[in-house]
Amino acid sequence: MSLLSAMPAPFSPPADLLDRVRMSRRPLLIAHISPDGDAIGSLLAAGSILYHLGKDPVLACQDTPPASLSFLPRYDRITNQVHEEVDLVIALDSSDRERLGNIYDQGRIRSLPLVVIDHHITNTLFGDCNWIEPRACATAEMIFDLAQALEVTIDTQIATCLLTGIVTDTRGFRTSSTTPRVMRIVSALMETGADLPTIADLALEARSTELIQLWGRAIATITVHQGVISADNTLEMRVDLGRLIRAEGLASFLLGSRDAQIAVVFTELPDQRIECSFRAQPGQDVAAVAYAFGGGGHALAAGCTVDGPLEAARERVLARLYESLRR
Ligand SMILES: [Mn+2]
Repeated sequence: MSLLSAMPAPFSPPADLLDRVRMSRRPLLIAHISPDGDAIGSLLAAGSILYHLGKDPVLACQDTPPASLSFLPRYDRITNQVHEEVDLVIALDSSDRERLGNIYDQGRIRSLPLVVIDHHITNTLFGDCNWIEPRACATAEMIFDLAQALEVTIDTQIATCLLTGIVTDTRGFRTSSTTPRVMRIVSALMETGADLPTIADLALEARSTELIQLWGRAIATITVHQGVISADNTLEMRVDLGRLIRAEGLASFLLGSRDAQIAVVFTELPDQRIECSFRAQPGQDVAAVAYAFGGGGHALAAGCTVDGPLEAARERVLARLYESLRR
């Protein structure tokens, strides 16, 4: 494939990582809790790459992946219970160990060597071998480079997973991390036969009617103050709808308000804690705010989980956001 061979590769996996991957027979790959398109796309793509190398990877995630990603090849192979004897752990798209959820507490997994592959600038370097590329638009972009380094040919299935990661983390090629190189990678992935328009539609636009109804209820609570647009997603709203779904994509939608530099959605969790999801206009840094509350992410898209109740959490987090905007 001429496009692939002409591609500059600024992101190279460390030699130590390649050695550990080559030596492993049955690696355990973990995507982060509350997984998104990049976590699941990277998990499935990396799994296929290792499978092509003759390995027997186990693909795990504590939380059930979004149904909107069920079109991805081998989606059904993702488990939340690890029964197999694995010999290496590879964390994907996860900025800290807590993001691996209870998968990391199962069996003797904690005693195994841990490789971290991630693009979050807030990554805590929690592995024995850390490959972190904050300039990568998605972990999927790094997995593309990993395939090159391991000399695995990217087939349509792998390409579909990688495109899903790139399309979702760039919100359809709209983030500043969407470089000309990203578009060349996308082009190469399309050359394998992967169907970009369908992937973009399924991964970005397709949503359940319940989710749209939840958006409606949450949008009814919005406030705009000092450049911050904020909405609540309460337990009550979701119990009324009969399903405890997350208000996926709402913060990005709210950031469309020209009165806001930052959007935040407060989601009340069943354990009374509050999940905060931040989106920001270029020039802002919500990763720093998220990090201050024990979370993480990117400058323009980040999140954290804080103690409730909702009113107190909202007040504390908004004060920090106003402060960050004044800087
Ligand atoms: Mn990502």
